[in-house]
Amino acid sequence: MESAGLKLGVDGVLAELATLAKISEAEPPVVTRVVFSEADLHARAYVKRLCIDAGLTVHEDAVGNTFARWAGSDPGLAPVGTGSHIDAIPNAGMYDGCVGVLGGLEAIRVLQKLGFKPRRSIELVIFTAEEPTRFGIGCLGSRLMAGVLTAAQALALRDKEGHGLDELRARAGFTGSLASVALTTGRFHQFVELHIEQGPLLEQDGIDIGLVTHIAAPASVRIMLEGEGGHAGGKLMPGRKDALTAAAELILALEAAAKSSGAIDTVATVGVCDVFPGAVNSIPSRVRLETDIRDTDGTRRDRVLAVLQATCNEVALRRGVAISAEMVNADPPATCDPAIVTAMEEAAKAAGKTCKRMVSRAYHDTLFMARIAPVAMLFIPCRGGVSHRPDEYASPEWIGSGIHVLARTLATLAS
Ligand code: HGY
Ligand code: MN
Ligand code: MN
Repeated sequence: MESAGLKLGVDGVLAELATLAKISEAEPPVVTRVVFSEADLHARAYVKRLCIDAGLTVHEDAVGNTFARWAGSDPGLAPVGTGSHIDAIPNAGMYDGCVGVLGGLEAIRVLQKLGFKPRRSIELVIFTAEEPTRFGIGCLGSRLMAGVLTAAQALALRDKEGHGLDELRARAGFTGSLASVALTTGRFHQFVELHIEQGPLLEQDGIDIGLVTHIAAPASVRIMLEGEGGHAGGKLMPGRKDALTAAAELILALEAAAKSSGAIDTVATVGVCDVFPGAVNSIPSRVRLETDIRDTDGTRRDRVLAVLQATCNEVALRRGVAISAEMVNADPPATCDPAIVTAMEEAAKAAGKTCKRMVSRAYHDTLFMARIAPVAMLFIPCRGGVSHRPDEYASPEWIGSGIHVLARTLATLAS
């Protein structure tokens, strides 16, 4: 595969990434694109247009997962899938997910330009709601596809304004039974996702391509604390039931549990802390915490979850604050298919790119695609390992390498 042809493609993809980045609920360069928002619907329309222009057949399922198929010569064979997501958390960058969608489309276009004819169809997938922003759970679309989330569980999901998934998806134009989203094993022959590393290792080591062998096990716990409000001046300290100071103890205990797990792979974050009534001179009576706990080892992660629950019980008793912890999700880690990892490694070497095996500390839709197909992931470096921030950046060289190696890998898997 000539690099010259590819150079042209990278310029095209960079322009498309820049166009997609401007479709945001925030002022550029900040990208915010929450599922089913106006920006999300506009971005979906833009990417679908690009897929149709590439001669792909596009269809959407009942929750908006979008499939763009390049028909193979043997339509009876299950397709090879690639893809990622285009939704973005608040105050995000322009590469998370989008590199895998637009880079996957470019890999298909490069193969078309080179006259490659796939035996197996190649299907680009744009997953709905990879980010947990709207409904509090990540990978909503791929969980439904993999049957990890049932239609009933999905219908029970509400956003912060109390809008249900059914109402929001219908408003976005997605109808049909949510049960129809579930795919059977065998629907995809194999699945490969291209993504930025969202960590510093590839750039630090000067490596072009990450060959992901495992995807870390994510868990999320929602904690509601109910104390007693009151006047910040009139209510003396003894006997206060301050929900926020109780929450502060939980936050620090969770951090300590992650730091003392015995492994660097254990991480814990409290990314959401809602305080009621949120007035400077009123003692917080209610607090909602959203916590994110991950590890490449499921058992080690579960030990941190157990410490969190025990701490909730102890703080509740000692402070007289009601504390309830709800497990939103606690997923096992995924192992990538060694044959696909080897195919990616051979593709990287054929493309003259350096590569190394590694784990993914971020979760991805591939974590759930692993339930219904052999999977793997291709990482490219991102500057300083920065992600989920507007200064997230992947260079044209890195993006070009990712597309080049993905194109070669897809050609191998689809032959
Ligand atoms: O949080 C994650 O790991 C992913 O970027 N949504
Ligand atoms: Mn993300
Ligand atoms: Mn992502």
